[in-house]
Amino acid sequence: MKNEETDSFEGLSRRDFLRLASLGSGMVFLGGCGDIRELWQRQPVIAVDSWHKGVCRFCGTGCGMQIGLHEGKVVDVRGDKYAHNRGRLCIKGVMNRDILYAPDRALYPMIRNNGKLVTASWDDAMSLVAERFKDAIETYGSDSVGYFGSGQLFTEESYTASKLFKAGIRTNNVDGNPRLCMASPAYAYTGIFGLDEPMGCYDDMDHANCFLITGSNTAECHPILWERIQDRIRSRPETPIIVVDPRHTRTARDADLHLQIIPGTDVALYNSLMYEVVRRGAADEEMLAKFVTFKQGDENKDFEAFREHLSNYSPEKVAAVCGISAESIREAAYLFISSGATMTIWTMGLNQQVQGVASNQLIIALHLLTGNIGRPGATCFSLTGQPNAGGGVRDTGALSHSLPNGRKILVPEHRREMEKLWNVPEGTIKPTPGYHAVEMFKAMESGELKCALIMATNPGQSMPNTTRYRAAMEKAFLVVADAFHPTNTTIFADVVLPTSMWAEKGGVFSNSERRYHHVPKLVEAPGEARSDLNILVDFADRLGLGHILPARTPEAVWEEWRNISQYSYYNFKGITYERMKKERGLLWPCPTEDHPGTCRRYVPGEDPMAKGNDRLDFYGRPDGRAIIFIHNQQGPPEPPTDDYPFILTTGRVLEHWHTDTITGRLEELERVPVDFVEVHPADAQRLNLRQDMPVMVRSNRGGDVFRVRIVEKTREGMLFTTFHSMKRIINHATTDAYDPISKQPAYKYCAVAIEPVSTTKPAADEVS
Ligand SMILES: Nc1nc2c(c(=O)[nH]1)N[C@H]1C(S)=C(S)[C@@H](COP(=O)(O)OP(=O)(O)OC[C@H]3O[C@@H](n4cnc5c(=O)[nH]c(N)nc54)[C@H](O)[C@@H]3O)O[C@H]1N2
Ligand SMILES: Nc1nc2c(c(=O)[nH]1)N[C@H]1C(S)=C(S)[C@@H](COP(=O)(O)OP(=O)(O)OC[C@H]3O[C@@H](n4cnc5c(=O)[nH]c(N)nc54)[C@H](O)[C@@H]3O)O[C@H]1N2
Ligand code: SF4
Ligand SMILES: [Mo]
Repeated sequence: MKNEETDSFEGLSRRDFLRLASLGSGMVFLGGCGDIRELWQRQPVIAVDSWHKGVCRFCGTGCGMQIGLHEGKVVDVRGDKYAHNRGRLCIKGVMNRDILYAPDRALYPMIRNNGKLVTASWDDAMSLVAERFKDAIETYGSDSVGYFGSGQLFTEESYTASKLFKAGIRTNNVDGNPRLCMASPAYAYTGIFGLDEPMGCYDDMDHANCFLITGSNTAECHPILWERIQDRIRSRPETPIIVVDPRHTRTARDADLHLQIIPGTDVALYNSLMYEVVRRGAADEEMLAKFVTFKQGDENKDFEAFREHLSNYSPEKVAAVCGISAESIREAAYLFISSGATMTIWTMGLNQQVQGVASNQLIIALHLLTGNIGRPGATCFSLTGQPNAGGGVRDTGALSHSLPNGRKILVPEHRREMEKLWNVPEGTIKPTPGYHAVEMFKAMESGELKCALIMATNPGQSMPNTTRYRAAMEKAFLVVADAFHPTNTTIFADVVLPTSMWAEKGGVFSNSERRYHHVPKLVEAPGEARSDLNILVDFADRLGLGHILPARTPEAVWEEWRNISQYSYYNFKGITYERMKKERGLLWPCPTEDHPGTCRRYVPGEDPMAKGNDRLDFYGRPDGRAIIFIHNQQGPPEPPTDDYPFILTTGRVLEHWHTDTITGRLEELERVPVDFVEVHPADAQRLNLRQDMPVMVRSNRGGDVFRVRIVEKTREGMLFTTFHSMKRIINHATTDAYDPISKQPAYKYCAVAIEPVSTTKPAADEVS
């Protein structure tokens, strides 16, 4: 049963809306869609003085756009038809036009005085920040301070922050929201190939003969990639789409086969698909002989041991574990194997689980086993969420365990190499990893972390188990750099630093396909807002560490960074600002200025790092072979109980971005509700829940009030809501349990109760 009333947007069915929303923006505005035009075109564009090439600031698709200026303001954007997005933009992309002028931009620094945030000068604010950090470092050591950053900063900014903290302040307490997002694939790729980041690219979507989309609501979260997949279906209608998701999402609705599994059972499912591959004799013998080895944990295994392990995962056995039919597992395996070129796409449904690394590694194993790798259309491709989660944070090593270009804190040679490249004395970089995200907030709670600089992220709303970590944030000296105020984090700050954003500062993003592309600085920031890079440089100077940061403009930092990359397999020395300003970005490796960039990694002849002339060269591994890891399905981290009988999963909708600090302030998007909880009709009937009724969704950690949306989307016994609402915070309920390898929290699974509340409770946590 589909509920048209709640599932619609201003008279348009949601399906129509989504379809319109992902058309090329040019097409959307041209004729035939009057309502939409009115809704979206708040300030009619009078005149555009000049158009400039840029990139959307929202998701990891990284759509190219033209940005129109009039009298020093952004007044229009349109899809760049020469970029990979073929001129298309989704609704959020179109809204780039308005984001700089949304209400509540942070304009002046603020310092907490007698409990209240009051306006201060930059000099006072930065002096206070430097003084408090210095005091903590002198009294308690450099590990008493930390940095919590974001995949939404430019590469130059994340690189600078990580360098300042690791090589200047000398602490590895550098982490950020990519830990909540991309840590599981980063560990999975690194474990298997010795290097992070996918080997394929968007072009593979034009060649795939079968798509396996798992744990990804691509139609809503990467809408323009979904359109590219649809282009493939339009040109080759027999191309099947298999979707694995416990919810019947917009993506699942258009699938040929939807495996609506019980959440958290992906490991069993992928083992079962591999069981079928082996049973049908469809394993790629050449791959097994030349390019693959087997391991379980640290222990070497062989194919026989792997086959033995798979014998526990017949479709008949796994059907019960996953709550789907054995037939559908066999069908999925058949479609995957027989296509000749299958592309798998995945995102948070896999990553945000306690077995996040395991399920990531098994998907990659399925591709290695069947040889679906390194050929057009045959690839395993994890999508990045934020506009710069890959380039800005994974490549620069702006995480607590890593260093630039795939180097690791724990490896002494890697530290030595970076100390040389950074021109700091040997032994400067500490030998042990710093706090990862959850640990960093626990360290605020215990009092070990005295001071934290938080940039371009809103953990007061986006961390799991937020009640606990908000209390923790109150204990530390918290400096929050954000483009908006209030947010659910700035309200806990001791100092708020107002920042410029996107086209007010300029810099480089990297999208899901390793494409580095440039956003120019086009307009001035409002009030006294400064770029995050300026803040970091000023902070370094005040700490007496200015010499660590000789590069002080985005272009100078990029120069330093591309030069450093040449000593690694991530080599993108050939990607200059000059080239990025002319071209629509470039995919690395790209070692020289005349190199066109690399579409498929590990393929000799295509990837300049790959040696020989064989089919593949996994050069990140000493023996040139990738590893198939053996993993077993474990029980859920928090099984439902009598008191908490529902499984809660959380995620996103098309029109909203994360904690809604931006999209929640745009009139057009704010109308699309976010404070709903999806309940299966059978559960609603059993519990006597009615449409729109306020209910408390609560785990043993906490909860908040949401409005019931009865819709046949989740499985029975499951609830879904978003973490978008600034007022209704679902992360009070989510668990801070995390994957033991990647340390990525399990936002996609916790046990909750749902109960009617007589009136809508006043939002206790309302941003004020
Ligand atoms: N509109 C919009 N787009 C965005 C964002 C946004 O905020 N709004 N954010 C961006 C960011 S940072 C990210 S990380 C991406 C996230 O992109 P996605 O991962 O596509 O989005 P989510 O809604 O978080 O989760 C995806 C799906 O995982 C499913 N899922 C839950 N549990 C399981 C499970 O056990 N197994 C499987 N196979 N699936 C499961 C959920 O039902 C959900 O449909 O989106 C990016 N794009
Ligand atoms: N329940 C639940 N929770 C989740 C997830 C989930 O699926 N479910 N997903 C997780 C994932 S994948 C992610 S990526 C995180 C995202 O979580 P957050 O990173 O907390 O979310 P955002 O709202 O994107 O926060 C970005 C902040 O940066 C500000 N900002 C924008 N541009 C700039 C800039 O240029 N400079 C500065 N300094 N500030 C700027 C914005 O105003 C905003 O406050 O949430 C995680 N939390
Ligand atoms: S798909 Fe992502 S990058 Fe493209 S316009 Fe939409 S939000 Fe922006
Ligand atoms: Mo994310």
